[in-house]
Amino acid sequence: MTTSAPPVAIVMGSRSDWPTMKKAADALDELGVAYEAKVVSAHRTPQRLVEFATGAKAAGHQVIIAGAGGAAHLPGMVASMTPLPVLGVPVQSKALSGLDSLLSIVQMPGGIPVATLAIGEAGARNAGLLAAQILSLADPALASRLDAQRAAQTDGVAESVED
Ligand code: RP5
Repeated sequence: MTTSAPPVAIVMGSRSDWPTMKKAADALDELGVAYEAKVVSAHRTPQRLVEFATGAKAAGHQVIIAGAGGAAHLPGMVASMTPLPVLGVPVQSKALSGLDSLLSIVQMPGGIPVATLAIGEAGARNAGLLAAQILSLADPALASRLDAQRAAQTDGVAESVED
């Protein structure tokens, strides 16, 4: 029997990142996109990182969302070991409010791209949406669900400033 991993992998440096990264999972749930989520730390579980990143494409993943905080090496390290697109989410840190995470993730040297989202929950939600948009290029039904979600979002924005 052959098994294929879900199209999206959500990895994060710590369980403490999950309340933030769950927003990516929620966005994927809304759109009916399958994913798996797990802790893969660049610092605390380096061998797990190597095994995940080098095997992600063969396993069947198509897009990777990687979130980390502080000295956030995870997205860049994952990107260095896979041809799959990596979406980086800077988790808000206690010491520097996520500016450290953002700069760690966004300032990749030329040659190894990481698509970096906003700090915190908004970035995580957008990572889920962006992963779905990437997959929708080859999935017309998913593209239709994304269109419907956008239309509903637009319809939900009242023009008036008062009730
Ligand atoms: C990073 O260190 C994680 O991504 C997390 O954002 C941060 C703090 O981790 P914990 O000390 O809460 O496990 O590796």
